[in-house]
Amino acid sequence: MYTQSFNVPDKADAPPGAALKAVPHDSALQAHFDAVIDADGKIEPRDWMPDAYRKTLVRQISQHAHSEIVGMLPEGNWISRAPSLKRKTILVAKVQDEGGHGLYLYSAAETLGTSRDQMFDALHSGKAKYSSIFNYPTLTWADVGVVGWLVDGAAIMNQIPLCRCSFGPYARAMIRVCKEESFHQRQGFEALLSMMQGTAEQKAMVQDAVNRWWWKCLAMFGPPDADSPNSVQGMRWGIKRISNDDLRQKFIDATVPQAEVLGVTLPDPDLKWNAERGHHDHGPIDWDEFWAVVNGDGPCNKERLATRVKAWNDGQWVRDAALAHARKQEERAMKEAA
Ligand code: FAQ
Repeated sequence: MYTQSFNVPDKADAPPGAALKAVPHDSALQAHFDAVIDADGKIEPRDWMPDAYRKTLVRQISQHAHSEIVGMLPEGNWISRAPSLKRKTILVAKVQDEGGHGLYLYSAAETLGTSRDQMFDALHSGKAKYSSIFNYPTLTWADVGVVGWLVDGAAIMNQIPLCRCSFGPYARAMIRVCKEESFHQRQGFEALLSMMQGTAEQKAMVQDAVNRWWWKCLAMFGPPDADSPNSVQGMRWGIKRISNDDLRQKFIDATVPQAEVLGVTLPDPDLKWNAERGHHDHGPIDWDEFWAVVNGDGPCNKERLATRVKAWNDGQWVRDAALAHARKQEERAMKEAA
C-alpha cells in the first residue's frame, strides 16, 4: 500500500553523479514544496518538507493511530457479551479492523522518521493525545451500535477529506480505512435498527445510548474553528481540507434523517432545520467538558491508558522472542555463508 522508506534515498536509487550536485538552497526547496502544495500534488517521504509540516503530520497521524488502537477498547469489552454469534463475528472483525488502521497509520508516521517505539512511549507516558471519544464507557449493548453509527459516522466524515491529504502515505492509508469505516458505520446502524424493531426496553436502551453519545460525537471534530490553533496552517498545507466546524455541520445534517429512519430523538432541543442557511442549527457544545477529557480527566482516561500499558508490558515476551529468533536466523545465515 505504501512504503516505509525514510527520507534517505537508497544508493541504487540515486541518479549517477547525484553526490556531486550542488545541494539546492533551502529557499529553492521551500519554493518547490510550495509549488507542489499549490498544485494540489502529493508530498512523499523522500521529498524535502519544512520541519513544521513534518512535525504537524507526525502529531496528527500518531494521534490518529493512537485513537484507533485505544478505540478498540470500548468495543472489545463487548466481544464476549455480544447477543448472538452473528453480532460477535461482526464485532470481532470490526475491532480487528481498528487494530489494522492503527498499524497503517503508525507505518505512515514512521515514513516521517519517527519510530514506533517513540510513538508508543508518548502514548504510554500520557504525553500523546488520542480522540476524546474513547474516554467514555460503553454501558450497554446499544452503546456498541451507537459507537458504530455515530462514532464511526463522525470518523468517516472527518477522514474522507483526509484521502486527499497532501502527504501521500497518509492519504493512501485513508482510502482503505474509509472503506472499512463505512462497513463499521452501517453495521452499527443495522444493529440499532433491529433493536428499534424490538421490545420497549430495547428501544429505550437505544435512546439512552444516543442521549449519552450525541454531544460527545459532535465534540470529536475538535474545537470551534476560532479556537483551533492548528487549522489555518493545516489547511494551507492541504493536510486538512475541511474545517472542524464545517465537518461537524456536515455530520449533523447527514445524521438527522438517519435518526428519523431509526426512530430515535437526538438530544438537542435547539436542533432544527434553518432554511436560510440550508443547514441544521444546533445547541451549544460543552467545550469545558471536552477540554477536561482531552487533558486526562474523562470518565475512562486512566483505565484506557492502564489497559494499553498492560497490553504493551504483557506483550514484551513476544517482542523479545521475535528479536531472539531474528538474531538466531542471522547467526545461522552468517555461519552458512562463512
Ligand atoms: N480528541 O487545532 P485543532 C476513529 C486536540 S478515529 C482529543 O483543531 P487539529 C476510528 C488537537 O489534537 C478518531 N484531542 O487540531 C474509530 C490539538 O491538540 P495538539 C480520531 C483533540 O489537529 C471509530 C487541539 O485539540 N480521528 O474514531 C480532539 O488541526 C470507532 C486543538 O485542535 C483522527 O485523529 C479530539 N476529538 O484538528 C476507532 C483523525 N480534537 O495536538 C474505533 C485525524 C482536537 O495541538 C471505534 N485527525 N483535539 O496538542 C484530525 O483530523 C485532526 O487532528 C482533528 C483535530 C480534527 C482531530
